[in-house]
Amino acid sequence: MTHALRLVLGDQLSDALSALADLDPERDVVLMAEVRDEATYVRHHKQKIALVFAAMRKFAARLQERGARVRYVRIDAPENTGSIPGELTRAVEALRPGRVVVTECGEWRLVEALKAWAAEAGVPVEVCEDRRFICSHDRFRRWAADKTQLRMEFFYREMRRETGLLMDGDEPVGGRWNFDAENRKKLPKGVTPPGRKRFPPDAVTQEAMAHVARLFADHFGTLDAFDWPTTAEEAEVALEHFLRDCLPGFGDWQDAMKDGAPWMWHSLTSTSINLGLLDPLDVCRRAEAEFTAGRAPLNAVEGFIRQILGWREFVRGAYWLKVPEYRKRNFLDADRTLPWFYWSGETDMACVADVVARTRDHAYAHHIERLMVTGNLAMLLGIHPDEVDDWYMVVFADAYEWVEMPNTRGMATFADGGIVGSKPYAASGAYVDRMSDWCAGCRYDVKAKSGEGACPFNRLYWGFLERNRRRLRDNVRLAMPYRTLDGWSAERRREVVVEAEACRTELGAVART
Ligand code: FAD
Ligand code: DLZ
Repeated sequence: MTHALRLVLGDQLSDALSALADLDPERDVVLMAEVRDEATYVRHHKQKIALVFAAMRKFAARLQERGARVRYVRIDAPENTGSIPGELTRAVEALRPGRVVVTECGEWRLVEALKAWAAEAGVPVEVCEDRRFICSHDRFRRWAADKTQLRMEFFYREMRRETGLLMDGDEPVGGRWNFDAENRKKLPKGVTPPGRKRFPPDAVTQEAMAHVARLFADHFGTLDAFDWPTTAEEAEVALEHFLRDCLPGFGDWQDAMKDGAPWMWHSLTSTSINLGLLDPLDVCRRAEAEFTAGRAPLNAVEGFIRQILGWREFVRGAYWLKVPEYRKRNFLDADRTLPWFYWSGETDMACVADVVARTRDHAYAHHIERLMVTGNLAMLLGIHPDEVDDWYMVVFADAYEWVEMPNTRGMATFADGGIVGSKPYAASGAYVDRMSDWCAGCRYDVKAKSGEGACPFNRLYWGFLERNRRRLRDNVRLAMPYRTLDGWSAERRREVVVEAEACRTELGAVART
């Protein structure tokens, strides 16, 4: 009889996974299953599915090489039930384990499905904490308990103190917690980004890609440029490349965007960290060591560590604190459909066309592109948060609801009403013009405020504020633009709403039926 059946999900590919902690290789069986439900609950980008399947197959082989017994169910196995609960049932029937051990799932949806399964399973189910995060659920809840507002910046300082990262005794190294003000530079002409470390698909990855091409042919995106690390060793090579060649410039160019340059100085670590191929605290310590050794400046290293120790841990904590109610939030009553060009890339807006092309070809866009191009546009257009969430979950290789949703419903569109961010990151075309080189070659005029040829961000911006006056007027961080609006005549304020409305219709953001 099998002693314990240990489930390892597609984003739990870590040697240190809690569900594998006391694995008895003689008597336990590890269950890994490629299932249709996980690939289609949203129609993930083809590269994301291929990445998960390839990484799962290689992780299973790694466990087997170390002597573990693995029951691996491939997507093309005729007996595959298509769901994680279905595969657990089949494995329990076949192996009769004394208990089932799982590490808690990353998404609320699957937690609920496994709870329902466990209630009927007829076998004890042990759920272990996911210790691959720096801040536990319990620690986050204790931090949040006495707060009227959750703010990343204060959470991040606690995490700095607790981990000792970039700390000099009780004080932050360099005398400041945050060097963001130095990290907002536009890329000057003639400066070339370092490029991506490439991992051309080996035979295992090619086979996974072939399965995806055949079984998920109608999903968004292309597979041709697949280059993701699929093992811990490859992820380590990619991290080394980042630390050596990109981290020194990460701070300066963190917010910069450039036509035809998707990677800039970004780390491309989110897919590997989210899958479990890299450990987030280790990544932070490795970045800190670059600063200590004098190979990377403080603004870069602090900026990078804040993304992981601060934002990544904060959004995870906020998600689990607020879910499931969070999934329904629509603070701005956004009610429009997502324009088709979010999928096709067929728009004259040069920035949006390039970002959509990146997501199609690489399942990647960097943070500011997600926030200030596609996210800002979706918010200004008033796209319903369900449609925005669906798009972000589909198009990125690193998308998991616990990290995607607080970024989308919170940071990018303010649909959560201020849980994750303190204000909507609404911006006119001036922002994209300042931080990129797209506007010079765009059909739309970024200097024009209204009319068919004007940049849509400009046409939408003031109308968005006026339309949402009741909900946003008291936000102190929006006091300045509202003071400007208040200084305008009633007629001019009406005009900006009419202008924005015309733009929404022209771009295809129409009322949902
Ligand atoms: P880098 O810029 O090199 O940053 C380093 C690491 O910091 C990232 O790998 C990531 O682990 C972490 N990080 C940075 N910013 C954030 C953030 N805001 N929240 C959480 N972690 C962060 N990230 C995801 O992993 N999955 C998602 O589904 C996702 N959806 C997003 C949706 C929107 C609307 C926005 C604005 C951001 C989203 N992010 C998401 C956060 C961020 O954009 C990506 O983590 C980052 O672009 C990944 O690229 P990178 O590894 O090159 O990141
Ligand atoms: C993302 C994903 C995909 C595409 N496929 C699988 C799969 O076939 N089997 C599996 O165990 N996990 C998969 N995953 C990851 C899960 O969706 C992920 O574990 C949950 O969303 C919880 O974060």
